[in-house]
Amino acid sequence: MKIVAAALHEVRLPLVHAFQTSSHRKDHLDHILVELTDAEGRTGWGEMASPADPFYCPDTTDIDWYVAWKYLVPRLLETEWETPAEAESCWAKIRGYGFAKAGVVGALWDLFAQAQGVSMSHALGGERETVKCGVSLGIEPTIDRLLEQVQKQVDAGYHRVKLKIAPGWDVEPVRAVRAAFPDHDVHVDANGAYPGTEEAFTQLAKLDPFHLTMIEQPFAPRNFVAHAEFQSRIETPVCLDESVVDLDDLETMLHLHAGRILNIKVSRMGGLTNAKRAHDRAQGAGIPVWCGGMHEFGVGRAANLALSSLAGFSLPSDVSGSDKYYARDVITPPVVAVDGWVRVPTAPGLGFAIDREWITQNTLRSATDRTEDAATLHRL
Ligand code: OSB
Ligand code: MG
Repeated sequence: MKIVAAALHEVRLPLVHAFQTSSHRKDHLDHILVELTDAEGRTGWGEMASPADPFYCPDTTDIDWYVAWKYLVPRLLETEWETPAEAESCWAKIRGYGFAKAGVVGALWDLFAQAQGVSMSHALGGERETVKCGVSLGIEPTIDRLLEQVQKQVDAGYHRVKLKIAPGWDVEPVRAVRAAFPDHDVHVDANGAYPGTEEAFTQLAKLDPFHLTMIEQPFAPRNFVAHAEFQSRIETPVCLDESVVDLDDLETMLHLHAGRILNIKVSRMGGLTNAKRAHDRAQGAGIPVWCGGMHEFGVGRAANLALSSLAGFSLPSDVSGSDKYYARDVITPPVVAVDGWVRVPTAPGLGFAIDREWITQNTLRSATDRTEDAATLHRL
């Protein structure tokens, strides 16, 4: 296959409910949509769910725009490929910028699946027809407000509720949520906000009696040693998120026993190809995985859904309905969760139509690059 044109569209959507983590607060998001056209005139879509600021990871929207425009797109336009993995080899020498790569890789998988006339889930080797979903709740101003949010999501049928924690906002909110929801699947995520010290170990170990499903990323991303030490002292499984940005990190995690659960984010792993490889490796090692989200618009959400259909995704994914975050999504119909379950589309490719009108209305900037071959394509 050959890509003859590539467009980047930076799109801003407002969030229906502001989201606060240990590091920042957001009421809208700017994601870059990637539109690739192949020599047969098919279009594939992907999404760079890069955060605006480098708090979760070093990638940001502006940096990823630059990297995609300067390095990824020009190389891709010169590459003949049969599989997404082959196409990705054109940037084998480019280190990092997983979120930028993930956006382009998503569009490659969409095209690859369309060319074969199968769904993205099928192309990836997915088996599930429906995906079990959970939600992630930000830090709320008060415990009462948090309990209201949890109640709302439990009523909506979501199977797991994840609470963001930070120093000063940990044991008390968890105690309150546990008292109100004694049997619900609840877990916490610190986004690496705790230092790897004895004091922090002692504080976080106070969460052990609340039978949480996991404690996600308590310490800094590179601090595998603190995660391993803390895991050896508590019953609750530790889950890694920010620490694992490639397959080598996953080997480090397994080797050091730095956690018993892996959060696989498509963006953080550099795209669907590596996310699938991480799934396969974790499955072989007996590590349960789940698909984490980055508040994706519909294009990225559809990729998360396809990935979550793989057999090893045994824990609820962050694939909530589009309506949890956006009043109108960039795909039609939007992703819909019914009693906490989302159906995996069976139509070829992404399985959702692109709402171009909504994308155009909300675009902050666009750019297109094309090969000479594109001139032969009537529709360009
Ligand atoms: O740690 O999972 C995280 C959003 C931004 C940065 C980090 C995280 C998150 C989420 C998003 O929790 C959850 C979702 O997309 O549903
Ligand atoms: Mg996380």
